Order: sequence, then structure tokens, then C-alpha cells
Amino acid sequence: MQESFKRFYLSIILCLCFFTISGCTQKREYKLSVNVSAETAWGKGAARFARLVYEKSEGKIQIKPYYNMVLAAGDQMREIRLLQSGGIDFSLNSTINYTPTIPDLNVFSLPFLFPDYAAVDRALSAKSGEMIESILDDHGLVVLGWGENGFRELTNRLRNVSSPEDLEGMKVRVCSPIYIEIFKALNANPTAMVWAEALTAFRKGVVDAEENPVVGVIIPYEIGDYHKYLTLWHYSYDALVLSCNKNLWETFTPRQQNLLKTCAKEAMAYQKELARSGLEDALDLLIGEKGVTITNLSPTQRFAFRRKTRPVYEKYAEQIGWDLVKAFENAIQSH
Ligand code: X2X
Repeated sequence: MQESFKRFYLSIILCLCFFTISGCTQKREYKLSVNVSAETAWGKGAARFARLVYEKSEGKIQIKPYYNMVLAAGDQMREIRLLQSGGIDFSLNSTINYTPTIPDLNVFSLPFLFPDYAAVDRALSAKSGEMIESILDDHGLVVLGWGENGFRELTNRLRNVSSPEDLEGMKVRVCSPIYIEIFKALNANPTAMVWAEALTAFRKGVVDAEENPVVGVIIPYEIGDYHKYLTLWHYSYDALVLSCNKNLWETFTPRQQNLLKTCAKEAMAYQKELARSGLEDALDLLIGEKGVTITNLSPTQRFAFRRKTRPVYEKYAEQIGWDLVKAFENAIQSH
């Protein structure tokens, strides 16, 4: 009698194990979280990734993008927690939004670190890129590819900004602590809010200024309707990381992992191309249709901002660790 009970319980346990394991690998649909709308380059990159995976896996791996941060109830700074815990399977998010959880990612946002896109590409394909991927891995995330929101430029509704003095007292919406410190160093009045909240704040004129990439965000969200001044200052770069929860990653076969990485690379190359092209057209549209005044800073003008924000750079480099920061600086200078 006791023996048959034992066997009965054993078979139940085996069945549960079987269903749990097969349940993990045969999930009907995986969730991919995105902070912004489907119409942005960022959103289109996510859709391309999902479609490529579906096609190349012959419908076996289905990934559904969820836009506008709905999976994290609009809280872009906390999405990473859900990704780490498995509440979300994949995410295409800005590294900025992960910095409260992984402060090392602030390296991308250091003021005036990257001079241009070529420098970004060098940094991500060098040892610095590997170092960042291993940091993300230590936090339970597997990097599948790098996309790009772009260089963050300044828009405002009050006046032309070409020197730090012009920013004095200006109420600027930002999204993460390093940006609060940068704008404080410039004597502005920064305030942090998530993107959905920020859009209402621009509409109502509750804040005077914001900073975001032109093609990536300013155009699709029609910021030119509220802010008639744009300063091209390239003060901070915004990378997007396409990542997967590590426990989930381990349920995929090596072949599937390979397929996911290949699709991610292809989708992110497309996404970057969208984000990088079209700047000239975007600026023409802002000037012609929205009546925006554009200021392109000269190297001397840019240097005035750079000098004032240098203490923030050094403070954050200390926190991040100079070995990581130096690895980025070396890759950027290596040409
Ligand atoms: O919140 C922002 O400014 C945005 C949309 O660029 C990010 O998600 C970092």
C-alpha cells in the first residue's frame, strides 16, 4: 500500500516537472515591452524583430510588442524589474531607464562623451561593449542587440538657447537622476517625470523645455507644436538595448538562441538606420511647418556647456568606475 502511494506521488511530481519544463519552452506568446509608440523608429524596430523571429522560426516563436510602456503601467524606470523577474520576456528600452537599477549604464549618458555616431559604433563593438553586456548579464539580462534613440537635443518654449546663461531658471523635464544633476550644473530647474506624464506637461506648458532625439522622439511626438526653439548640442547619447530575461533565455535551444540573436541584429540595424537617417528632412519640417528656430552650436559654444557639466561627468565616472569609463573613452578616441 505504502509503495503504491509512493509511486502515485512520484508520478504526479514527474508530470508536474514535465509540464513546467515544456510549459516554459512552449510558451504561446512572449511579451516584448517598448516605452514609446509603434510609429517611432524605436517601435518599428521592435515590430521588425517580432516579425523576423516569427518568420524565421516558422511561427514557432511568437513575440508580441506592447507599446507605450503598458506592461509596466507607464513606469519606464521600473520596467527592468519586471524583465528581471520574468513578468516581461523581452524589452527594447533606453539604457537611461535602466540606470536606477543598473547605475553603470549611466556611462552612455555622461555629458558630451560621444562626439558622433561613429564613436558610438566603435564603443559598442570594442571591449567597452563586452563589458556592458557582461554587466547586464550579471543583472539577469541577456543582450540580443543594440538599437538607438539617438543624440538628445534640447527643445523649449521660451527662448533661443546658445549659452548656459540662456538656460538659467528654465524648467526642464528630464527622466533620470544624472540629467537632474547636469541641468542643475547649468543653473536650470530640472524636474523628473515619465514620458506619458511629460507629454501632458508639454501640452499644458507646465514645463518649459525637454531633451530628446529629433528623429526618434521630437518629430513623432510633434514636440514642435509646443516648443519653438531647438538647440542641437549633442549633449548626451541614448542607446537602446534589446534584451531577454536570462532564465527564459536558457529555455531556448542553442539553435533558437542563434535565431533570436540573428533577428535582433538585423532588426536593430534597420532600427538604427531609421533613427539616423532623415535628420535633414526632420529639421526642414520643424522650420517650415512648425516655425521652430534651430540653433546649431559651434564647437566653442558647445565647449561652454561641456565645461560647466564636467563635474557631473567626473562624479558619475567615480560611481560607475573609471575602468569602464576609460574603456569607453579609449574606444571613442581610437581612430
Ligand atoms: O523618456 C524619455 O525622454 C525617452 C522617451 O527618451 C526615454 O525613454 C529615455
